[in-house]
Amino acid sequence: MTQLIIDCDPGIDDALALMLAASSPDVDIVAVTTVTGNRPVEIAAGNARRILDLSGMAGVPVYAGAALPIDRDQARCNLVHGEDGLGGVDLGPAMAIEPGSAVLRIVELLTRHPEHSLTLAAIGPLTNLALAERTSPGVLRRLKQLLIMGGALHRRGNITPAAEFNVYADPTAAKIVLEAGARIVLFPLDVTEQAVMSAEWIGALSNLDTACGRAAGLMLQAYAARDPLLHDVCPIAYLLDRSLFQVQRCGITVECGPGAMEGKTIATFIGPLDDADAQPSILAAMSVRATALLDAVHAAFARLP
Ligand SMILES: [Ca+2]
Repeated sequence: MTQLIIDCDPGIDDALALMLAASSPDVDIVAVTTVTGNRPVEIAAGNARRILDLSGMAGVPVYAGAALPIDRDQARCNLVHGEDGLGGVDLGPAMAIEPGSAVLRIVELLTRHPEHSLTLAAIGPLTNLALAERTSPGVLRRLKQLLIMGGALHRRGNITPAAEFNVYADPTAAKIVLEAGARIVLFPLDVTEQAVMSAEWIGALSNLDTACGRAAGLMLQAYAARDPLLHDVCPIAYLLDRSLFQVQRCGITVECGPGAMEGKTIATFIGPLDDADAQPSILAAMSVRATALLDAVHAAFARLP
């Protein structure tokens, strides 16, 4: 059983990632924390609450975290997922989220649980995790695994030519987290841009005739016209079946300064997985068996309410 925290900014692909985690009998979602990303944090938190309730996970607590990047006074939101973050799909009013800070909750959970027992999937900007690391230095090294959707190693960015959105939204936070010495598996655009949804696949999800299938189908019809990729689903799918992904060892640095390169993730090296001499290093998923991934997600959705 994987005990999992999901830090997210729903976001349509975040919504699918939450549903995928909810579908698995092998995943225990301990908490969901939210951050300003695609949309402001209060919208993200409400969306996470709605998606979990729809997925039969009303008991999973949702906490709101950082409203602003770590060293900026303005958030860098976008409208790829619509004003409401869910492509205009009405999931009804959201129940209340938990009081208290997502950052402090992350620190508390990682401190209270035995070392290397919790896994965290970060599928939004990394502000909450960087603030947790600043609050309690070394806390991210207590994770069993830290799965991160972010960055672009050989590909062009998706928000600027140099940068992927989650890193660009808070480059300083990404640098703090990626250099924290944690057991990281990164899912950059290099792999997520292989996870392409087809109109037929989206139609098949809608045809499941379940609450989650219908909601996912409607959200994806709104989203796929702009970005038909399952970015945030990849780290959760890796938890469920690692054999879907090909992983390499690499070193990463983040460009934080202003200018054309801001938010760029630069690989200092990319080598074989067993290159244990290469330190400091993290793992990066560089390719995925896309058809098998789509099949696995569809099968998982068939288990949801
Ligand atoms: Ca996201």
